[in-house]
Amino acid sequence: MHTFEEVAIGYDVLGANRKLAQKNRKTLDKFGIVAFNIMGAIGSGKTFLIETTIQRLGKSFRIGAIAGDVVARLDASRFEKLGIPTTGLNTGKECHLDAHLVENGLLKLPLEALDILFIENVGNLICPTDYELGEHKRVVMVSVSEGDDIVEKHPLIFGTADIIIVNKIDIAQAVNADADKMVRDARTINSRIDILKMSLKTGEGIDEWIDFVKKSMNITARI
Ligand SMILES: Nc1nc2c(ncn2[C@@H]2O[C@H](COP(=O)(O)OP(=O)(O)O)[C@@H](O)[C@H]2O)c(=O)[nH]1
Ligand SMILES: [Mg+2]
Repeated sequence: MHTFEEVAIGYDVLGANRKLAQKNRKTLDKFGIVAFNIMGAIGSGKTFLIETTIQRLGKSFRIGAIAGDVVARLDASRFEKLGIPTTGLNTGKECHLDAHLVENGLLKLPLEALDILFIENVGNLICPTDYELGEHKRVVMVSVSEGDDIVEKHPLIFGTADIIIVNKIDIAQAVNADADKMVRDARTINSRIDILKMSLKTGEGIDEWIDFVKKSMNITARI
């Protein structure tokens, strides 16, 4: 005869992360920093997007960056080259940043000297979905070379986005991808947000992205 006993072995990892994310948000708010969590697959264009934004807005805003990577600090050094305060965070075997890592990253940045923080998450469309970092805006970037069914295959992360960017439209034809379908899929998942078609290479869509960043700062009048 079997007897059953309930043993609590679980730990609410996401709940603990959420609390730390709220703490990060308070820290950011105290210093008046607006933070963007940039998510998307490896190679979708996240680092290029941040570099382009630094080049466009670096004279009007004081920008800092946290670059999350499994190993090394290649992306961090790309931001450093542009002269902005940067922290590289290595996640090792983890495929996403979490609020605790970002809390440590914040400690290494001159927060009093920043208006904007770009956090480049680890490259994939699954793991970062549930992990809030304390960011104000969630940006999900996808490129046409990932295949035009990539959006419909990953509804969860696109559902959490404040803006979705479909990048590399300059090569859509070459990779046989329908960028408009990707936009429609994104719209079906998340109907009330900005969805931009972009080519960081040709410049298409960048003005709209810059407008989004400025709107998020709520101080467009300064520009
Ligand atoms: N053709 C084309 N290439 C792009 C575009 N955006 C990024 N890339 C290229 O895609 C590669 C990956 O970009 P990167 O920003 O490092 O991607 P990340 O891994 O998401 O940070 C680089 O070789 C970029 O030059 C684009 O709009 N068009
Ligand atoms: Mg990168």
